[in-house]
Amino acid sequence: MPETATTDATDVSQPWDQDNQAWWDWYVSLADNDGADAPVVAAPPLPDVAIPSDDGVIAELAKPYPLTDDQIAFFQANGFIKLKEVFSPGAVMKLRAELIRLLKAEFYVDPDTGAHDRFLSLEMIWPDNPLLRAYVLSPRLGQISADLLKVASVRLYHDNVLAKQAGCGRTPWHFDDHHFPLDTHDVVTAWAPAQPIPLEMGPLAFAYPLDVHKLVDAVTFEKTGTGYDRGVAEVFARGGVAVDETEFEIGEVSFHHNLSFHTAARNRTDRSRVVLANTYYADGARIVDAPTMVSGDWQKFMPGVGPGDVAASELNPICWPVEDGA
Ligand SMILES: O=C(O)CCC(=O)C(=O)O
Repeated sequence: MPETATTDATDVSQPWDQDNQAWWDWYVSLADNDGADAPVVAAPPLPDVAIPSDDGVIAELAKPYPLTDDQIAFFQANGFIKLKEVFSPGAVMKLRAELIRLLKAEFYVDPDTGAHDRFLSLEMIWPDNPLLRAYVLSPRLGQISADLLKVASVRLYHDNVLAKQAGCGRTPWHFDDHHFPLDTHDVVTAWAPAQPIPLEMGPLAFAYPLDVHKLVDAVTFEKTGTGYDRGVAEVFARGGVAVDETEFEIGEVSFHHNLSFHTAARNRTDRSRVVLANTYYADGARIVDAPTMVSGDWQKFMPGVGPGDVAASELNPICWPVEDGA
């Protein structure tokens, strides 16, 4: 964030004092939705595929996913990459069924047919849910993350179930640097859709190359209103910045760096866009000295760890390499 005089409207230094869902309600309220009122359309039918057993998913997600040098170079230059067939179609549909069940239990609405227009979130599901643990602590996602970051070993920051309901507006332009109060830039989020995402559903979209974040250093983050989102969009449009906004096939997963600027359009289908977003970081990172409200509920993800400490609580297991006996 830029070095300009801080005012009440821009001071984010206080900690977040509400829950995780309140954080997301606040965050999406910062998106500019002017002109995003195209009609809602029917989503394509969900694929009808054989659903694997829990053991089948665990075995699948433990297998490595070798990357080419070109793929790693693409990520390093552009700050994101979309990889196909990271999950089998059956593993995706099994994930969707479990996430919908969890969302219904928490919010008392069917995310596909219930109240619309909201961005629902659930975090820290994996400690109490063996099936979700297979997707979150997956050696495959850990290995891809470590290889993309070119680090030896990664830990889990948190899991994040994101359900953008039918009709819900844009995700504002942002990078994740301040979301994770870590003193490293070796941080990557694996954004794993739990269904295919056609353009009308609002796939995650990435500005590139990675260093376009420097263009918007001078745009001041505002705690309310849509000024920051509009400011970033204007700078990118003026600078002719390239944006990758493409559909996600079933099983495709994107990986984005914590300096990658990204956004997502309104979900203008009649189905929730359900995603599991797991964040991983290089082992050895510390908590920054002064986390802000932009880091939300971070202490929940790292109990007992304070500013300046090595970020390695029991809720931040090493996901890659697989430890003996794991
Ligand atoms: O799902 C979205 O629309 C936003 C997710 C996001 O920004 C992230 O996972 O970093």
